[in-house]
Amino acid sequence: MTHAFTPRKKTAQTGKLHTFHGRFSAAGRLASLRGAALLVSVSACLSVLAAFAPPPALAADKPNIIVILADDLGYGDLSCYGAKAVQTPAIDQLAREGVRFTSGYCSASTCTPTRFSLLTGTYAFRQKGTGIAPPNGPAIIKPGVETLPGILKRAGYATAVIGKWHLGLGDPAPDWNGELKPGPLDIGFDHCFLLPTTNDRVPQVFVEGRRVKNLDPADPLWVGDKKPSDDHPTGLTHRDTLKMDWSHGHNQTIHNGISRIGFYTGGMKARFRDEDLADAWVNESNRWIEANKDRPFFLFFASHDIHVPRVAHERFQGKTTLGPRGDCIVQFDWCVGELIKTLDRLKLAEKTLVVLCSDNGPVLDDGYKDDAVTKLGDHQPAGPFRGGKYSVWEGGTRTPFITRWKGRIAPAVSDEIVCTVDFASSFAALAGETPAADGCLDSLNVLGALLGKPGEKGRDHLLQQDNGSGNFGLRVGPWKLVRIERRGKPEARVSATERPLPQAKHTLYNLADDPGETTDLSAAQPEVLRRLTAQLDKLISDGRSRPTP
Ligand code: NG6
Ligand code: CA
Repeated sequence: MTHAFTPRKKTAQTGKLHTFHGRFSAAGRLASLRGAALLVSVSACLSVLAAFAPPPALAADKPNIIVILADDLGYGDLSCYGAKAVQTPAIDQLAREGVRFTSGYCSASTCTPTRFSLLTGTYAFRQKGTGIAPPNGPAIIKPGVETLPGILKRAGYATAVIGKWHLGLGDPAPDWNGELKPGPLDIGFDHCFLLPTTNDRVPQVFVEGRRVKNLDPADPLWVGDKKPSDDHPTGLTHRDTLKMDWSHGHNQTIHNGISRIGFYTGGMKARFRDEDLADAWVNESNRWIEANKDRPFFLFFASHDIHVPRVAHERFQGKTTLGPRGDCIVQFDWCVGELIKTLDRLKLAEKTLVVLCSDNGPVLDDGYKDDAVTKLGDHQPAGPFRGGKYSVWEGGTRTPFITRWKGRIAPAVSDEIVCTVDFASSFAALAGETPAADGCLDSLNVLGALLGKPGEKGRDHLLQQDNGSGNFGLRVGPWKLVRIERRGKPEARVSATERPLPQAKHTLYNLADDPGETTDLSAAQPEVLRRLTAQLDKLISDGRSRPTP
């Protein structure tokens, strides 16, 4: 059914968008000249088409959407958010041309739960098994669940995810040498080019569609959590050969001089170099954008920067004083610049909403001795906020967040609260769709705020989770409730100055006066404490926070 999507045409004279609608009218005029019988058959044909296709004029007006998701990038890691030790000119330009949010959040302080909720519109804590996915983890988002790409596909979009997946593949486990199903193609994407988990986890291969790319059947890929043989080299047995030493964990199979989490053998032809990941994402994205430039598209560009192991391409190495962590920020900025250049070259900047955000806050030592701590200087990865990756302090989820749509978004700085969990409902609205009533349980339509429209409100509350321990943050206006259910998270790795967790289960902060969450006001503000605690309990126990339509 080719008319499920309506290709867009731009006339040279007017620059206006036209659709096949015009061609249908021309066909109708021709038919009237040739007689009533033909006209009837053309109109019958048109009504059949109309039954299957979205209204052509609407489809044509739907903007492309590109979500650029950084990995472990903190609020303070970009020059447009105050960084001095690293310059990010491409992202800074995006911010100047769009809305730079000061209260933009991801929904969790680790990767898998944020990605889960970004794609499903449902908080990850509502589904078991949504914590950081292991190398052989099954697909976490099950086919049939309402998803952001699924909604956009219904609206006539081409949909692709390119980059880090980390949401599991297959059921009950990935079949690395066969079909990796279910996967992105079964939950609404029609193209994928992936790093299956995260690059400190095995295996270092690309997945294209449902297969490991360039896999030689004569050299099958084996992935496991036990050493495959006594003489299998690991980060423990061959530590002196490593090009980047590990600090905790990450001492199993070695690939490209770096030991990882998990074991694997085989698939030698399919393996990539860490240094080439960013180029691979950009090349594939540019190719896919160009191939889909004439229809509305949704690209989820899931960068691996600046997650460990931080190994930027040689051309970015040593570009800042921050060591490999800084190199990867510079590399990420380059990726953003390349995508923007492609939009400009294809004259798509005014037809494309670009959103840039991060999957969780920053971390310094996340398992490798890569100088992130020793070369930090006075750089503040989380900006003025407390905590970072793994925590429910602001630094865990308040991250860089920028939207740009040339000609449609007026440049601004916004302090409206927006969150990655809201993409499903908000982009559905943008595409003229509605999420299924029993899906996207926590996704609010904050499209007006995302587009920076004056007077349009973002969220009135914001829930933060970690990797699923039961710790939560709840922000309502300036107030921030922190609930610590479980302790022992490696807070100290986030920054050298991290303070111990409070003793009380619930503590309360006023972010307007105290963005660093230093002073517990629960004794001084018992009523606010009671109100927010009750609100958090209800958000958890209600099972959904998007009002039932
Ligand atoms: C942790 C890893 C950390 C990182 C994280 C996932 C150890 C000790 N730590 O378990 O290095 O891989 O998982 O990061 O192994 S995330 O950004 O993908 O959530
Ligand atoms: Ca991450």
